[in-house]
Amino acid sequence: MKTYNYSDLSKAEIAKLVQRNVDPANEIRAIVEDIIANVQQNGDAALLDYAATFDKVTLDKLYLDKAELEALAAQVSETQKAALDTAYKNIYKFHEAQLKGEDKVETMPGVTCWRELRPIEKVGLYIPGGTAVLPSTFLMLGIPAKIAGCHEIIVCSPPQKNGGVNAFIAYVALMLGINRIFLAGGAQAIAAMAYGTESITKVDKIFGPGNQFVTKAKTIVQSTTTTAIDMPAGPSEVLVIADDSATPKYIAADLLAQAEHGIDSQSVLVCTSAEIANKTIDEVNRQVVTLPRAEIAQQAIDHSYIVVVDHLGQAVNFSNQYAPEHLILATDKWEEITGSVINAGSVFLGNLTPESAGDYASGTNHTLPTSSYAKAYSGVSVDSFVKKITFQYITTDGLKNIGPSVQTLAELEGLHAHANAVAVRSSN
Ligand code: HSO
Ligand code: ZN
Repeated sequence: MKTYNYSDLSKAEIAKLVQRNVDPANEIRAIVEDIIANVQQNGDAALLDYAATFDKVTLDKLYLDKAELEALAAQVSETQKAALDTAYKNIYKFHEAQLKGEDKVETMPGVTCWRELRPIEKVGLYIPGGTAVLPSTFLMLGIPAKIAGCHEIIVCSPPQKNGGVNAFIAYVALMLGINRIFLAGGAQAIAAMAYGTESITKVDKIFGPGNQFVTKAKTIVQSTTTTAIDMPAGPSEVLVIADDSATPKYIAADLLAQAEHGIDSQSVLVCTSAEIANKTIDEVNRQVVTLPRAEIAQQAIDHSYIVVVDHLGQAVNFSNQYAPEHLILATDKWEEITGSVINAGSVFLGNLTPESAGDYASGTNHTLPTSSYAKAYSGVSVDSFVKKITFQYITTDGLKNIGPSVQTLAELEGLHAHANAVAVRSSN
């Protein structure tokens, strides 16, 4: 890991260090556009073709039903079920608390305004297959969708070569009360949910991570259809801020936990001494070789880096410019600096809070903004699955109170019909 001294870095060098490639895959746009057009025109038939070409499986139907999911889920062990249950309960508990009604506000006597939540009616969840199957992601998307009360939840996941899905994905579907999984992956699944096919409903919003084809498809359909997306998703990241109270062994483990996600993941350490930096590098080298995914993690570590700062304030400053998906404050003094954290997806406090707790089971959501989108986006929550509709009610008194201002403002904008809508009601 390359090490920099914060005080030696110019503004431009910092800007370059914190920059991530937001759209590295523009060269795949044409391929993805072709897939989208094909699904739009040929619907289910195109999806079956892509299953044969990309997933190497001939499907006789495009989905798994409840009985098929139950048969697959039977392979999950009791210990695994108990762990999934713990995660389910904590994620449910944390997200349920987000579903709060708001007070009605009387802005003037007789003028009352308020907001009410309504679920997004149809949502689509994309659950990747690929090198690491992530049932935890299914929980992170399915639970808030259930709590929000979405009427229809469409789930797409790429078929395995035997025409099924991973047993844990099947088990989580049943936990969520979802009785059907569509066997579609990649850009074609995103196109199916954005345009609809004979068997897949067109949804109002698509959620979920995926490879560069999935991400590209999501960004395309969000501008070519009325279907929204959760957020643009890039490679996973973690930034660890550490001082002398931190344990290099723990820091290294956290950096590697993120690095094993993919060769393009980034793990950054910002620490208050060269000693911590060196000890952490030694630990990373020691731990990485023991990992089953060592090859992936090593490549991610190779393009990760360390910044040595003079004090924690500087560290937070750097982190705010980086806007990490995950921020770990590996310091006993975390209470002194949390208030200064402005840009981050999810923050892990102190030396005993591993990021992986949030990935799986503590309760917070792990679908988070990457590539510095944390400057403007929040992670997925119940809010992502609802709309907030404003309502207002005006009484006779209210109209007397608000009417003259509305009329004056309408006239000054030259919009006489607007003024009239008040005048006709005020004249009797
Ligand atoms: N760290 C990932 C989420 C995840 N980790 C799923 C393990 N499974 C999000 O950046
Ligand atoms: Zn993770």
